[in-house]
Amino acid sequence: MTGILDKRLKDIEQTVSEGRRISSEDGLYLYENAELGYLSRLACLVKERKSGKHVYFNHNFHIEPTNICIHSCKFCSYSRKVNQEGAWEMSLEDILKEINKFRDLKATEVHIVGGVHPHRTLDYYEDMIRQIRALNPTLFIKAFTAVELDFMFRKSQVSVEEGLSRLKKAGLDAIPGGGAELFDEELRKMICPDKTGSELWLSIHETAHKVGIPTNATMLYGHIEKYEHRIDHLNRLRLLQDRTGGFQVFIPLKYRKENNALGIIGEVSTIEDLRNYAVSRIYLDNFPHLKAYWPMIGKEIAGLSLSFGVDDLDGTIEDTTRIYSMAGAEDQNPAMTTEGLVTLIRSSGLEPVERDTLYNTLKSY
Ligand code: V47
Ligand code: SF4
Repeated sequence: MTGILDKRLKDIEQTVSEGRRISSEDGLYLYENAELGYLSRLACLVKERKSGKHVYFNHNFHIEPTNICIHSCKFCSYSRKVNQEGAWEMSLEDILKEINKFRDLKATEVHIVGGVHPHRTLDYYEDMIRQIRALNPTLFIKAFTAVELDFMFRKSQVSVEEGLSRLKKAGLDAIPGGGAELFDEELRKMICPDKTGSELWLSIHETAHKVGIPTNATMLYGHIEKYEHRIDHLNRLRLLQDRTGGFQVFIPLKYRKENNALGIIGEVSTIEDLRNYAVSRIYLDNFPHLKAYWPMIGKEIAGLSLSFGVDDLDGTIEDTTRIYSMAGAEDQNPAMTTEGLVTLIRSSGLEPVERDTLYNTLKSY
């Protein structure tokens, strides 16, 4: 490393230490030049400022009503067309049975996402949310990516604002971060050409914030993108968050290669995962939380991510999502007990906190 490089990294360190925002050029420089130890130190500094020694987790479970999808994303291992082998559709009765099953396990949140089914309208999803709410009035309902919302609103010919207001009234509490992928339009044409565009994804989240629904944001990384694309993605999120403050958490999603059309390109290393958590934490100075989704990266890397700015671990009780198990996730039957999570967090010298969907503390350990 040359003296000039050192100087630039020192300047970035000073900017972060003083609580100032780094530029996109700085972010790119970190991706390209910073060492792992440096990134860990700076990301932990930002994390501590946001949430002290706390690391959050919640008791949630997933329901995937269907894997039938009108889209054909190149990285997707899970979607099927109507009548194709391997396609599934849950009835509303099945969904309500799942809701009841997890009541006994003291889950506080259900996360509902699936394929974009060609026949489902807003009325159908509104009814689904209403019935879940009636069955379990205290369960937080986090449901439907902006991509699913885009289709259901267009199919039912309602505006985004009207559709979101109706779902909120039915009982929707929060919107997950899926479907963002990478915002660069040229890259999107290559990996998910027919899907909801970036500006629409962002504007659906902006409208959600406007009507009082908090949302999450993701970034699918580690495939054909360059660091510039990641910075562009983070920048668009940071700008929107400046306007609304409605994002709760950022969740980097590592591309997994099994059973999908992009598989030949392979996967990035664990070191790259950790570097990506750290740069995201440092760059997104206005996001309160950074989440590692352990069913995707595995428990060990999730533990390491706590030294790279992560303050939220997703996935307890029994993780039922098939998006990752079908794409080659470490753990094909992911499950972690509360004790397992608490031990993982404590072994990093941090303090486990069980939270609800809105990051209110339910219990400190
Ligand atoms: O949008 C699909 C991703 C997302 C693959 O908001 C893949 O709390 C890696 O968004 N390799 C859906 N990723 C899941 C999601 C999510 C997960 C956990 C928590 C939250 C939250 C949101 O899964 C999709 C896409 O980006 N995905 N295929 C794959 N092969
Ligand atoms: Fe459909 Fe989502 Fe898979 Fe894309 S990633 S094909 S939108 S299920």
